[in-house]
Amino acid sequence: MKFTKRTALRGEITVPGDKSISHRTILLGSLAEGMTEVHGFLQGADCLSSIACFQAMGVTIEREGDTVRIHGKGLHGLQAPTQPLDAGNSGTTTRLMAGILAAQPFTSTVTGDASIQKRPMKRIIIPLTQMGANIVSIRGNDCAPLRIQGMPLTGIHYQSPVASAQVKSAILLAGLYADGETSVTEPYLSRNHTELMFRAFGIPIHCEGTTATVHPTEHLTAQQIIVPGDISSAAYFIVAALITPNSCITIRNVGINPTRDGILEVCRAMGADLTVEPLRREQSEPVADITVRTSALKGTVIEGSLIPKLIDELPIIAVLACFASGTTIIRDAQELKVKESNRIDVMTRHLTAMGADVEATDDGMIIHGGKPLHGAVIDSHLDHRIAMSFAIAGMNADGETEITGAECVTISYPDFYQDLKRL
Ligand code: SPQ
Repeated sequence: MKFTKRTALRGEITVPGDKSISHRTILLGSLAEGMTEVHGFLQGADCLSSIACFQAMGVTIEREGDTVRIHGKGLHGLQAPTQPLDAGNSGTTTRLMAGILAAQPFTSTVTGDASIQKRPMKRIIIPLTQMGANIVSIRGNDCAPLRIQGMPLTGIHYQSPVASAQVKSAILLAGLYADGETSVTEPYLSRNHTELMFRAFGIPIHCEGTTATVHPTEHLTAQQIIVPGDISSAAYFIVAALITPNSCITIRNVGINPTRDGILEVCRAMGADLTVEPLRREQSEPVADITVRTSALKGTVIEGSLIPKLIDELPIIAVLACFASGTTIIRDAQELKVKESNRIDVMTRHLTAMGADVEATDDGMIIHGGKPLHGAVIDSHLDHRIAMSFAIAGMNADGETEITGAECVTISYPDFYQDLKRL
């Protein structure tokens, strides 16, 4: 797919439903009793993988556009799958589902695509094993495929070495089946959608600081859920409006959960002209309309507790920093190396190929902004966030930018290019 310079992006857009929340509706809806109805479900490939995995365990899930109906089987109603469960490209499906599978009265295998088979699973194998789970990385490399033999689980307190919502959620989901209290403490608070949705489904959960504590329960009550727009998808339009001359974009119905809104904080620190109009709450998830106008930006420092609040936005924030005056430093973000691609390496190499002044560090990037970008051939590495970030960079570069593997945006935003074109 090819991109050339654009000006004056104008109009309104509604981005698709939040990926993290959509996944969790399938997991909890499957374990609930009765029918959970979800509106605004993200029809991206990752969330469809979650649906397929739970269908393979006997859950009836119907989909009509972005409405999904999950006929829950109760906490103890999943059936043994007859084939390996295929999580596709989705780290969230793999890790969260492992927490549930660890407690089932059957053995299952979880696998995924080439990218999933390289992503680290030791981070969930360690705590789930401490709870009594029997999980084996079949190739012995601590990655998927994983063979999971369900076991009776014991509650633990786990001090997580990483701020990861996937690690935290895998443990909390396993905790639903444990013989006592299970808690997780993380170095910084990661996204808390699991905790909020546990509460909505009637699961006893207590959160204090960076610790979440769950008590085993017998019943989950089916819910009606409206999924807010994904701020990680909105991020591309926020940055596009900020750096494309003479632009003004309103993004409607965006989830602005405080554990996810780091990009707004960064934009404000960089001097962005950005208005956030709060609308309402959906199952405790706050929602807003966001209006963004072209702005003169300055560099900033992004580090520490802010990192988990914008981890998936760092590729597009790196693009943003190229258009700011001065230096932007991103540190404490070593987690970027174990996403769908090594996002520190891929962003640094490709932005450099476009003429930017970017240096990779062990835990982030140093970006000296203000150098004009020119077109280049960009390999997405089949990483949706890389493809979308370079689409925005290409629209603000001289000459032509070609993105190979551009179709991988189907993972989280199937209509991304059509929506961008409309603006
Ligand atoms: O699901 P997957 O593949 O891990 O997706 C990514 C993404 O860019 O969409 C990460 F590559 O998002 C993760 C996110 O980085 C989704 C997620 C969640 O829903 O719990 C949590 C974050 O990962 P982590 O490892 O910090 O828990």
